Amino acid sequence: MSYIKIPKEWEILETQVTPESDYINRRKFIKDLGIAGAGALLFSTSTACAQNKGVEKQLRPFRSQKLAAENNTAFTVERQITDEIVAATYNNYYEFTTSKSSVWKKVGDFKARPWEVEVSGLVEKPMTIDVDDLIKQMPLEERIYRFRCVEAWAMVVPWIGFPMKALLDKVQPKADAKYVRMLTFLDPDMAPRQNSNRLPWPYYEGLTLAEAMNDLTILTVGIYGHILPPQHGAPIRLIVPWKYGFKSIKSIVSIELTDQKPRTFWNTLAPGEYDFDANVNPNVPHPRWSQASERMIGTKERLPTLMYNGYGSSVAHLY
Ligand SMILES: Nc1nc2c(c(=O)[nH]1)N[C@H]1C(S)=C(S)[C@@H](COP(=O)(O)O)O[C@H]1N2
Ligand SMILES: [Mo]
Repeated sequence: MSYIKIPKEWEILETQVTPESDYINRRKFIKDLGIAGAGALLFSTSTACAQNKGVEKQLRPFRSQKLAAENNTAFTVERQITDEIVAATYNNYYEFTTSKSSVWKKVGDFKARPWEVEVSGLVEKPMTIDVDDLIKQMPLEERIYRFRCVEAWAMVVPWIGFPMKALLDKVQPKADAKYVRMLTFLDPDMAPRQNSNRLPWPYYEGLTLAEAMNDLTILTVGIYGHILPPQHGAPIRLIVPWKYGFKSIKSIVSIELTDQKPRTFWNTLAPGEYDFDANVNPNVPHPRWSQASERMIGTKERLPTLMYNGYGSSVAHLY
């Protein structure tokens, strides 16, 4: 009999939420090294510098691949855009690690090109297409969106992508198509945690067809003016800004139209915690924490959570 409580995989989600725990861990780390006082301060500043240099280097090949896309001024956010380095070093991507601050260090073996996306199921014109051919055919634009993780952290980022509707119109959904099911890649050689079957890989998500056709729903191929780096879900990922972040599935290989409500990764793991809709709602607490406010990454400001993450005028009619 063991007295050590081993957290379930999904419980890690919450424990990494608080900035306080980061702070305590760093203090403990410095203490363990036997450095104190002014030395500790110097040490932590230079660690931050070294980390910045490291991520700048990791991002360089992606930053140099600019994407031409006009900003769509219909989507403005009255909050400051999150710093690019902050967003690139605070990610959820469980295929690589559960530590948000380490994802960017673990994606070195990930290859986002060549990459094919299959669009299948209840459509008149199924297709499999190379992601760069798809990008050439789609109307790319930049949209600044709020982004809210179920763990109560938030950011504001400039995505580059195209409405999912533009792709669905191309394949022509059949009359009986009611849902869209999406899958992430499966390749344990590129994503170390896929070697374990403790989680039901590959990651899978779903939307109703009406949600997928909503103008806010975009398939994203870039961020901050350039192609997506791996930690943000290269080469193509979903963004549904009125829903908690786990709906926004990364590195998509398959989009399938169905007449059955698809199962979803997090709902399968913890049905009492993560529902299919996952609409941002300040009045419905997560079973283990409140959703009334959110913490902006980077600045650590606490702000009130907005109903539908501030996008109610576009989506409230769906529910
Ligand atoms: N395939 C896959 N997609 C995923 C995840 C994941 O672990 N695997 N995490 C989700 C969660 S919980 C969040 S909050 C967002 C994080 O996106 P970001 O790292 O670009 O901020 O991606 C979502 N998409
Ligand atoms: Mo999340």
